[in-house]
Amino acid sequence: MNRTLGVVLIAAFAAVGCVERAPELTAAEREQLGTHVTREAPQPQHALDVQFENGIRLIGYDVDVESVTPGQPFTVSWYWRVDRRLEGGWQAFTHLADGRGENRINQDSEGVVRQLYPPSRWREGDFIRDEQRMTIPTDWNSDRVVFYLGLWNGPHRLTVSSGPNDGENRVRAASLPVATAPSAQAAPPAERPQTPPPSLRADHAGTAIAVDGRTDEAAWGSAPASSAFVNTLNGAAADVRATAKMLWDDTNLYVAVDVADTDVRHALTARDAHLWEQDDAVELMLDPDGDGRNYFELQVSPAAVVFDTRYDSRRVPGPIGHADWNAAIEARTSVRGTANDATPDEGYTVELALPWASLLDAQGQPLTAPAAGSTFRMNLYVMDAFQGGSRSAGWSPTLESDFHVPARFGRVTFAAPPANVVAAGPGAAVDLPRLQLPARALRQLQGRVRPTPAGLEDVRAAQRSGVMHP
Ligand SMILES: [Ca+2]
Ligand SMILES: [Ca+2]
Ligand SMILES: [Ca+2]
Repeated sequence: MNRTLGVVLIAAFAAVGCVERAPELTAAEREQLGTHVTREAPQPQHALDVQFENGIRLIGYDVDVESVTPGQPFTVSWYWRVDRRLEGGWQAFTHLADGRGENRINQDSEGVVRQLYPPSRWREGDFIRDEQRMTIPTDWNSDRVVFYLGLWNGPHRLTVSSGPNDGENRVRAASLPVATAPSAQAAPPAERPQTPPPSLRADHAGTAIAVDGRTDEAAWGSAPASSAFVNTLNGAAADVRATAKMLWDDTNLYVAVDVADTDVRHALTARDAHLWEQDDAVELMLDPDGDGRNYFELQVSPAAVVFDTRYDSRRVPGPIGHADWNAAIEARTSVRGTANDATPDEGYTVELALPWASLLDAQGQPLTAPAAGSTFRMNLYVMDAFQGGSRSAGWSPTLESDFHVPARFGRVTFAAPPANVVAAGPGAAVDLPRLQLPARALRQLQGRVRPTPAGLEDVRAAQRSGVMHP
């Protein structure tokens, strides 16, 4: 018989205070968890021998049906064994795919373990019975349901070291027959209604952007802000509040992300440190030509530490892409508060400049600045670490437990230079206020007044005096 959870919890949670991570469960939560967490090895109906890196194993499952009937609930209990405590905000995912391998349903947060005791809280020596009650829809048009399991923390999945998997760190944990053969007359599964990915206009920077973590340049002030970041699984309002702005010029893409965060945390200092495992970080994913291949991922912590990598295709190469790729990124931050202490903070801002030339096309050639009016596919995310856990949000909801969904990236359109920037010689741009033109000519150039002979004369005078080069 399992020891009571009380004993387990004394072992598992009393120590938590010492490592200052997961907060204590309430008595009600302990009651709900019941015998889902034990210290004694279970005997699953179906044994599995799956190893993840960092000492997490999936050792088997029970299921209460021989075959799955669409529309009727069934229960699967996955058994996890924890050989070592996991750092970072890991969560478990469960994907239900049809016989063709097409993902139909995510059941990531179903069950008491998923709700109360995620992998980021699992303790060394735990055996966890992760019970999930699920139903496949009546339009399930396949004779199989295949269960893919794994652990994710936003941008990355925990590496599957051994055991059946799909090459993208999803364990092929089980496959069950579907009781009712699909009817020949059955309608094909309806497209899940999806809101289109959001759009954002990136204004031309006009004048130089000082990358200093402060968005006090005029161009930032007038640039449109993104829609508020949302829960990436379903597009609902997120617990993490963040918005972004973007600017561009011939040399760089500029991104500013503003994050409200009452507990700003950062510890890592090295380039390409795994920020997502323990620090706060903002993340940019960027697929310039929008084909879902050759895309880039950049993370910046409140300490302006950068992790960057690129992928040939979705999550390939795994698990973290070509991390040896280093963009010539310039990133600075400003923190509103004092990081890494108990005093409540307000948040932080990341300001970065990413040279177009750091981005590579499919042939490995550096990009040049996009044409005005063109669109790149991008997404933005925030990973919020806090005392006892972590959470995340994103600009465009990917609608699955994965950030690597280029098809769901938002659209960023590069607006033409504003009217108050005029070309002054080949390739150069001059901000008019610096020209000290007569005010009437300036207004005229900015399109605020109709040209008048006198105004035109002012412009001509300015040209003659050499302060302006047509
Ligand atoms: Ca600035
Ligand atoms: Ca935080
Ligand atoms: Ca890198």
